[in-house]
Amino acid sequence: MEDSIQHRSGYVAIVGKPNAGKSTLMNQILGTKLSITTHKAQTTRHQIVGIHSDEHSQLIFLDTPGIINPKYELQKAMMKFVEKAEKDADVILFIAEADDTRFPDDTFQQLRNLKKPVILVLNKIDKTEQESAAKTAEELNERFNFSETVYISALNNSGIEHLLDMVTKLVQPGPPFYPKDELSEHPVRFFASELIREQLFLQYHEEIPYSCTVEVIQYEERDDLDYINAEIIVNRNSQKGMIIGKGGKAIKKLGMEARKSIEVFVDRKVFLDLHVKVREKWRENENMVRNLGYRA
Ligand SMILES: Nc1nc2c(ncn2[C@@H]2O[C@H](COP(=O)(O)OP(=O)(O)OP(=O)(O)O)[C@@H](O)[C@H]2O)c(=O)[nH]1
Ligand SMILES: [Mg+2]
Repeated sequence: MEDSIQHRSGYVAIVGKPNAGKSTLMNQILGTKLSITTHKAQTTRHQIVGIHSDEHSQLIFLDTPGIINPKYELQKAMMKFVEKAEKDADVILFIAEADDTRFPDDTFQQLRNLKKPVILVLNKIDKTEQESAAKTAEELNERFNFSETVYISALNNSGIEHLLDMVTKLVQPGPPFYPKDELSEHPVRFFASELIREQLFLQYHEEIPYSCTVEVIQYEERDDLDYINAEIIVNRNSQKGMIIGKGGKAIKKLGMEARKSIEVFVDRKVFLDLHVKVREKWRENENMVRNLGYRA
């Protein structure tokens, strides 16, 4: 193992409030859209694994749902993914909007309990005054002993190289955990369901995106295309009609946009067969939440 001494590898959890830019950061690091991102809070519901490898290092990033006070079973399951990522991580990236200082004390208590290096990543500096970002850094560093503070724009890819260098120095020397060409560990059907869910967030309003989940029933790689049969699961009967829309117009648009983004992801033609199913109060039911794939 003499020649692997220089190689470093480790797990890096990306945590923070909803909408802080966690998934945008992971996608930017990987140079590909692995984790869905929208302008709405609570887009990410799972722990999404993204693997960044180069010659001398392998960093396994764990994107997580935004930290909230859970109110129903789905949100409790989401917070379990955050806990698991923090537990698995060697280094934590605490990502905050660069002008945001509104954090409850228990946020920092939780970070303290982890006893791991935590980097403060102040994001969205493209739309924050430098002075205000510096003030945020000062305030947050008074409340928690961060190992480092970095300023980035995940959207504009600024400050990311510096952040990667810093993280690489904090992980241990060791061989890679995954083959170097691997980007993630989720099956392609998971990404398909996420890309459909992304469209639910982009095209529907208020409670709808938060009431739905997506299950891929069948994923078949055929000679000419990938055939996908998926169900959108709603929380209440009245939501079914809203998803479908007048004359099926809304679901048709959803299906078309989701198909296009899945085609980009798999780089081949896709046939997407979409249906809507009602499972009364699935979000509030622990068993249903688990059975629909939200299991840490
Ligand atoms: N201006 C600006 N917008 C950003 C930046 N990074 C992310 N955003 C935007 O912020 C919104 C939320 O980004 P996400 O990456 O989905 O945030 P998240 O932290 O993963 O959110 P949840 O999954 O809901 O917890 C999106 O509209 C992004 O385009 C940035 O550096 N600058
Ligand atoms: Mg996210």
